[in-house]
Amino acid sequence: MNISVVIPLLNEQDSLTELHDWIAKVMQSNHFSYEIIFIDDGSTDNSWQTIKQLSKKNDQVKGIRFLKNYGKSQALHAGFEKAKGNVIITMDADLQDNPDEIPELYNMIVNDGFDLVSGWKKKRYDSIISKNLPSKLFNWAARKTSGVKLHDFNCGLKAYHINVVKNIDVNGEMHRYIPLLSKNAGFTKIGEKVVLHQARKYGETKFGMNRFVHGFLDLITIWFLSRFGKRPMHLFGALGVIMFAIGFGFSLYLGIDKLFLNPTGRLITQRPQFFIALSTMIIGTQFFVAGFLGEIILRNRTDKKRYLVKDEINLN
Ligand SMILES: Nc1nc2c(ncn2[C@@H]2O[C@H](COP(=O)(O)OP(=O)(O)O)[C@@H](O)[C@H]2O)c(=O)[nH]1
Ligand SMILES: [Mg+2]
Repeated sequence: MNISVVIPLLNEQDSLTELHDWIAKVMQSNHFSYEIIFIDDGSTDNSWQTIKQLSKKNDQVKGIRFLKNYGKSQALHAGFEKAKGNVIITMDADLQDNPDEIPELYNMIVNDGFDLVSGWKKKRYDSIISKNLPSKLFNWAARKTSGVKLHDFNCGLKAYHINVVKNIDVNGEMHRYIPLLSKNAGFTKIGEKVVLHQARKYGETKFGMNRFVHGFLDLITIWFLSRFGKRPMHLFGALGVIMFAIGFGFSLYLGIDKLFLNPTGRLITQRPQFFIALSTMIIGTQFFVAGFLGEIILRNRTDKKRYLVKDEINLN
């Protein structure tokens, strides 16, 4: 199969049929073999009924319905797990992403050898204050921290080589950083393509301002995990040793000073060095313990499923 289109959605009943027809038209006119996997993440409107109807018309349509809302990352994870195409395309369900971009994205993966191509909504039809400006800031920070030179990390429209999606673990709210996850997994040929963006036709946006707070926190997490996730002791152990050494140095100085150099001087507890020694030694020990706990947790990790599927269409 050439292409799997993976579409995570939440309450998008009005746009699904139009989106499906458009994708199907693009696929047919380019003679692609394809599947469309809709992941309904606990919608409370008629999205699932609509997907069911679509699947009766077209057996390339597949669906996964989550028991409740688990977030976009889990939906992508579920879609990636089932996808069978050589190229996986993800797109938003709200018709803001343009299916006409699919052939070119496919081409970049298959012929130009990219592992991942991210869409770039260069001209964006969303509110300036709540979306465009914060998003510029966010992307700048993400670029700086991750070293991945993309203008638009969070664009829903992306194309992947199948090896990428089968080997990355999208969890939490990490869908914003898939390019970085991919880079960390060793898929470093990451490209960008300017894509057409449309204003939202139906429904309303599901991501408000708090996405940026979550986004920045996740960025710190992912930076940390990619550097020290597999070896926490290297960070915490080093910090612990440094702190402890500073504290120990001060204690030694205080002890020698009190015993041999200046026995009649101020009481040790009245000297600032004492408090520095005390606090750095305690903090150092705690860093050390944190490192140890990190290593133990790492060795006990089991890969548990993070979501429950309520229903499936056309998937085995
Ligand atoms: N699976 C899943 N998809 C979601 C969730 N929230 C939004 N989406 C989908 O993600 C896409 C982008 O969401 P949207 O609200 O349009 O964000 P915006 O385009 O950045 O304003 C749409 O297809 C939504 O249906 C969610 O909690 N879970
Ligand atoms: Mg949108």
